[in-house]
Amino acid sequence: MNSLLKPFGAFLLFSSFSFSSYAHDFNAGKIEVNHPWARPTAPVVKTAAVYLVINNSSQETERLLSVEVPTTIAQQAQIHHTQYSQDMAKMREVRDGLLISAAKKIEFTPGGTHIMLVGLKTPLAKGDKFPLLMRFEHSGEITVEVWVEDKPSSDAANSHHSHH
Ligand SMILES: [Cu+2]
Repeated sequence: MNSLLKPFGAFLLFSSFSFSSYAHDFNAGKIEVNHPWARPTAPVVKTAAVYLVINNSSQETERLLSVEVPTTIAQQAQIHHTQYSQDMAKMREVRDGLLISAAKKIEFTPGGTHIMLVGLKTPLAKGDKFPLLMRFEHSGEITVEVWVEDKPSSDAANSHHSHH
């Protein structure tokens, strides 16, 4: 809990600086996180998925170690892979961290890799925003702001292509 206070405090400071900006990108050193978003959830649903793009422009492999959201949002956040066998989609937690190769990006998408919020405390409503703390092996911690929306805005589509 203590470890949460500092990064989320920093996040509040950061977000007040970015209100005027259209971009919804966050970075720490050579790691950039583009447009984190989640779909609105129905009241009975206790899980939600967060999608984003991680861009590693460094010359070394980076690893996303863990993710965290405030306990007012959900009990836990996990990194999930989706695996398909026959017609079944199975989600599997990534426990050893998610590797992002040098000069590569990873897109978290519906039906693919995603961040799972488990034990959702309150339904996610369109227009909501909440912080997500991401811990990287080399780049340290980045707190990003997740936007709740039906689908990523064109801003997201653009940022996938306009960043090197
Ligand atoms: Cu999942």
